[in-house]
Order: sequence, then structure tokens, then C-alpha cells
Amino acid sequence: VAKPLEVNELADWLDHFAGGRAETRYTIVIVDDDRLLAAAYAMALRQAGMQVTSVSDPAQAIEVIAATAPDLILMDLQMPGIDGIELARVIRQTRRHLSLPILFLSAEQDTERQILARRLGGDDFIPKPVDLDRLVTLVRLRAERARALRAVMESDSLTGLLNHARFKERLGLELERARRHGTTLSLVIFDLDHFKSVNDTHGHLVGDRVIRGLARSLQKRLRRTDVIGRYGGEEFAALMIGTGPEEARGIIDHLRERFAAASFETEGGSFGVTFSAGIAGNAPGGAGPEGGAEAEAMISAADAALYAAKRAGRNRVMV
Ligand code: GH3
Ligand code: MG
Ligand code: MG
Ligand code: MG
Repeated sequence: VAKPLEVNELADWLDHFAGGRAETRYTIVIVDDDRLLAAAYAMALRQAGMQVTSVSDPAQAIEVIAATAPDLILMDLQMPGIDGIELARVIRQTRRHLSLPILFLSAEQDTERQILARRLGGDDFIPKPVDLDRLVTLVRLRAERARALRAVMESDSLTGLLNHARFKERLGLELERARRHGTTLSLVIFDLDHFKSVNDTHGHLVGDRVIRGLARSLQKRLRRTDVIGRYGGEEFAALMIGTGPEEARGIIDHLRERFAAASFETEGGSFGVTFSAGIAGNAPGGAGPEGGAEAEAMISAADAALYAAKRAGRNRVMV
């Protein structure tokens, strides 16, 4: 007797949003013209397990922030050449940095200036002289919350998986990495079979449960390092890192069998659903086109394999 698929519950995916798959090592950028003070903050944060980059020249801050993609910025308010408030305003102009916490370190007593600093992009003030224990606690709490918020923004709300845009971004990054290290990876695109009739027969809420069910089995059966996204309505995509297309086919075919054998329970009885999948590998030895073109080529190839699987009768996996 087939075991019903566990459909994920709210608490489960909130847990996932909160970083079930994410690592918890926070990256912090300190911008302070006073190198001695910056070194003291950095040491305290490093001792608490954080990764810290210090910038003493505020003119270089934007570049360093772009390169390190930090979880939080600690910024001195008074610096020569550029004001911390002005720098925060510039950082906030980048869409990706809208939710990046900026904590000001300051002896500023003027309430008007404090309000201005917050209005232009700062999140909070840590009064100087800084209590290092308090600094570490504040930084950790803020970074934690910012990560959770970002995870929610980047996730698909029904399944908790990466949304389409984020998945494609990761595909580009992983392809670059694979090219640098000469490693293989496979892109899998999944599409539920005859899903319209699932909705027509059982209703959209049951259809949603099936979508979450497939999301959950992908999360359970693929590796933690694999990247999984909801590609479209009833379409998913997975990036299997370090796995070539033939090996990927074996793994996904096994997953397909298990999914097809499971049953979904409704008040009117139980039913089963199948999916089809198409797989494409990256060009061996980085021989393929560069940049975004390689991602596009892989998506087209995986799509073509998926449609071949559909034409061949569905409930199958093709490379
Ligand atoms: P095929 O085997 O050829 O893929 O058939 P299909 O019926 O699955 O194909 P099609 O892509 O035409 O239909 C997909 C359906 O998925 C249509 C749409 O109503 C449904 N769908 C898309 N997103 C969602 C969703 O978030 N929830 C539910 N319940 N249904 C969805
Ligand atoms: Mg200063
Ligand atoms: Mg479809
Ligand atoms: Mg479909």
C-alpha cells in the first residue's frame, strides 16, 4: 500500500524560511575611519563566529559591499570626506540593499540628526563608546532577522522553494563556479502531468497540496547542496551540483517512481499524480558559451527533453 505523501504544513515552511537550508555564518562589513576601533569591533564579532571585512576609506565601501554581499553593515557616522548618512542613502539606492541592515556607531546626541540618519537609510544607533557584548548581540539579532526576511522575499509563498528569479540567479552563479572548477552539474525541469484535470476533478486547493507535496519530496530526496526552485505554476527546477546528466536521470527516475506510487487523500477518496522531467548537463570543461548564454542553452535543452518526455507518453524522465 502506497504511503500518502506528507504535505508540508505552515510551521514546516516557516522553519524552512527561517534558514533550514541556509548557513548561519553572518558576513558583516564595518565602515569606520578609525582603524583601532574597527579592529576591536571586528575581533568581538569574529569571536562570535561572524565573518568580518573592515573598510577604513568610506569611498571604497560601496565596492566592498557589492563584493561581499554582507548580512549587515556597521557604519561610523562621522568620517572624513563622506558622511555616514550620505553613504547609507547611496547604499539604499540599490534594490538588493533595500533590506540590508545598517547600524550606525555614533556619539551623536542631536535628535534631529538621528532622525535624519534613520530616514535616509539607517536602521539603528549604537552609542559610542560601544559596549562590545551589546554590539555582538545587536548585530546577531539584526542579521538573523534580515536573513529570514530575505529568505521570505526570495521564496515562493506556496512551497518555500526559491522563486523563478532567484533560481535563475543561482543557475548563473553555479554555472560560473562549475566553469572555474571544471565540475559537472545537471539542470532538471519537472512538470506535473495532466495537472489541469487534477484541478478540475479535485479543486485548486487539492491541486495546491499536490504542488507542495512534490516540492517537499524534492527537498527530501535531493542533496542539501542542490538548488530547488518553483519554476512556474506546476513546474519545478533543480540544479544537481556535481552530478552529470546520466547519473541525474537515475536519481530523478527513482524519485519519479516513488512520487507516482504515492497517493493523495481527499474526502472523496485517494488519487495519484505523475510528473515528467527533462535534464540537461553543462558543457564539459567549460566548453559551452559564456555568461548568461550558457544558462539559456541549458534551460532550452532541459525544456526540449521535458517536451520529448511529454510526447513519449508522460511519467518519464529524459536527457
Ligand atoms: P501536461 O501533462 O501537458 O503538462 O498537462 P497539464 O494539464 O499539466 O498542462 P498545462 O501546463 O496546460 O496546465 C497546467 C495547469 O496547472 C494549469 C493551471 O491551472 C495549473 N496551475 C498552475 N499553477 C497552479 C497553482 O499554483 N495551483 C494550482 N492548483 N494549479 C495551478
Ligand atoms: Mg569617525
Ligand atoms: Mg506546465
Ligand atoms: Mg503540466
